[in-house]
Amino acid sequence: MYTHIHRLTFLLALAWVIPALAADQRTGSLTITQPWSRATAPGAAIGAAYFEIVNAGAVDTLLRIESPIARQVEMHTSYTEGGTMRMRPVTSVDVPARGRVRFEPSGLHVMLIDLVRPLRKGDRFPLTLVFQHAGPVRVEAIVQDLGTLIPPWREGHGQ
Ligand SMILES: [Cu+2]
Repeated sequence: MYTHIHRLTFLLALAWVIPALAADQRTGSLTITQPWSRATAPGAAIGAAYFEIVNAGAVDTLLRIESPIARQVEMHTSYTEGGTMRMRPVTSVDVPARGRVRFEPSGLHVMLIDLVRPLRKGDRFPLTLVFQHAGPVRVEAIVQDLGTLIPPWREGHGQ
């Protein structure tokens, strides 16, 4: 009896967790890990998206990102100036051979400017990452809670 209850709890826990995570997307030697975004505050027309690019092969360059969710999509980097967090657009991002690049809060991020609709928790929208060598890679981002600061797949993994 105990075992059955335990199993049921486990399955319910899985059912709760899985829909929050997008699938990893592989193309050639590149893997785009679980893209995610954050719900927008009421009235906000700007959003952000994050993911990790793992490269098992030769160097490639991320040239741009496209998405129908916003009228303008930019890649930004964050930096601190005089104690204030600022950000500026970058024209491309190198993905080192056998290396990885993280887009995450307070770091590199995708800036979704002039959203076509508000982002709500659980929403999904496509992002197309255009690489110099691998070409376009389409992934799906899943919108997390407004207050989410670390990628959902890293929660509870001590990173
Ligand atoms: Cu930005």
